[in-house]
Amino acid sequence: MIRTFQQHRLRKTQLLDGLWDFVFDKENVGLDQSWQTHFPAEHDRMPVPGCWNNELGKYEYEGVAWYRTQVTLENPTHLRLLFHAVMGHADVYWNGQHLGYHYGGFTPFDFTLADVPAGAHELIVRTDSTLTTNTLPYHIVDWFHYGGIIRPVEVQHVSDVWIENMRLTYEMTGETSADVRIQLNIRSMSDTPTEVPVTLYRNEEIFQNDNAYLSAKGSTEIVIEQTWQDLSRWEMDDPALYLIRAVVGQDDRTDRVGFRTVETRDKKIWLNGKEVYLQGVNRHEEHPEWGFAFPNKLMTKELDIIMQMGCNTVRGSHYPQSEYWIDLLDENGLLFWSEIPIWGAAFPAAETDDPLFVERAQVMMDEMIERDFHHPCIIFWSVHNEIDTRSQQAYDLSIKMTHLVRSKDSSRLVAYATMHPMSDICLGLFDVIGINYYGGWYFGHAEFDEMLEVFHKRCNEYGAQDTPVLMTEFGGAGVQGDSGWEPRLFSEDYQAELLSKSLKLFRSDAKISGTYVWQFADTRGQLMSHQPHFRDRARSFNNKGLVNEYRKPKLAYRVVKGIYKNQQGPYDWGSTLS
Ligand code: ADA
Repeated sequence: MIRTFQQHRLRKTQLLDGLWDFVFDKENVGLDQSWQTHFPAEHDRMPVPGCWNNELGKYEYEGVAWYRTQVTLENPTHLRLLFHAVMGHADVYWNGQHLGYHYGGFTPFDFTLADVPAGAHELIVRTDSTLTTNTLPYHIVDWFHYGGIIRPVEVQHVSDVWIENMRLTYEMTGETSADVRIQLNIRSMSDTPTEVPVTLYRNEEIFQNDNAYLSAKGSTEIVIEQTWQDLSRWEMDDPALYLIRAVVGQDDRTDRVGFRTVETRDKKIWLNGKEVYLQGVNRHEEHPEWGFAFPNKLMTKELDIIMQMGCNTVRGSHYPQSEYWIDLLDENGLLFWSEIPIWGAAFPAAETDDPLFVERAQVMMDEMIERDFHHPCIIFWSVHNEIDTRSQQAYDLSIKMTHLVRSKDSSRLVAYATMHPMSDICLGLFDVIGINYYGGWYFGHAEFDEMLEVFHKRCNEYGAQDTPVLMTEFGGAGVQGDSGWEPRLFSEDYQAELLSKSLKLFRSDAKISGTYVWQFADTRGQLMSHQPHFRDRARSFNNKGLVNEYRKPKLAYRVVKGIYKNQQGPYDWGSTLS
């Protein structure tokens, strides 16, 4: 399942999950040797979805790889080929013909094919996971950037007239009423002009009947505006959701929405007019056995663990996460921070204005908003993490990115995470500021107070005196199982004590509206035998997880849970760190 609910009842869909033929192209000769028409006879097989780095002997490989499968059709049909996510560069070939290229990693792309004959068809994908100075992320990055077709590939059989897109926007006009606008984009593959009935349902009840007229191979847009009454709002403790279904001729599409408002006032975040204090964790969608191809079953378990510790929010660090995961958050009333993989700690300012990089960032942002627009749980679109926000280049990039986000979606807050809280020049550009600061870890002890004092003053100078501030990252490493009598670096004890002390400080600062602990689970680091970076990461992992990579709790999990749930007890550490 891609979503937790069924998106199509009439449109026939099929997932191409399974073992695909697979071959590395280490010398990058595949294009010259036309592998798109002559796939190498000697090849391996690889699960799709999956990441090749999780398979034996392929642990470190970054580069080009080719995949092949067959699609067999009983009858001639029109097809929509939907790739939910392929890492890096992807070129898609259908029976040897190049359908197109996509750059990205975590967002979907698709191709439509008219009048495909019955029989067997060959689908080949050339992927390239190589990171460079203008990829997202930058080539030096603190997580392992797996390669492969990481999310499902879907074949949809579409009828002559089909729904290309559906978008619902609304303005709350009262506690339970909203002005709603639904836009349907409909496309025809037929050689003759067509008229089809259009019916719209809200939770199975019809709210609009219409007709669409399409010229031969034409497309049309239908816009419906209505005032809806008696709506239940999407509240964190009672997240009401509405299924919106369009049926157009033989085709259908269902999406899901929730009604709520989000705003900022007096340095606070308000949901449906009520102030919320955020208690969260940073989550990579990564696991040692599956890489980025994170199974749905584990998501439900992970969410249980996160909810049991008293979280009301998750930061999707550092890339668009699975739709299934975001659906679960919608259903459980947790707020989500969603971002694209601009990870800057090692990203020089001079390279953040490379036009190709900027274009890729804009496309990815655009694709993320397009895909996830309807999720009520998402309240932040975050545009970058830890770039050099002391520089003019970062300032210019922030202007471009905030402008893009606001032009596409004015209903959410535009955010970023800074690692330069005492010298950042971008503070005034955002609706919400996130601070990443590793006092007690990279900087020794007790530096938070001083940092926050300078930071709050700078917010006043930069016109951000009313902007909510979140601690988006803080913490330290604790290797699971390493505990003793003293809180030593890398021990579970040190990590727990550092988090306890930091959380207490942040929670007593009225100018801070919430915290995201770095991080939920230990994650594989970008350690490569031939590269110098991140060699200080014990076990090849970023060990700052509250749970280890197999989701087993560390002491820090229990300590943070105690604080988030306001429980006093054995895990309520007094501060012994100086
Ligand atoms: C950064 C970064 C994280 C992680 C963290 C750490 O702030 O945003 O991705 O690398 O530091 O563990 O150092």
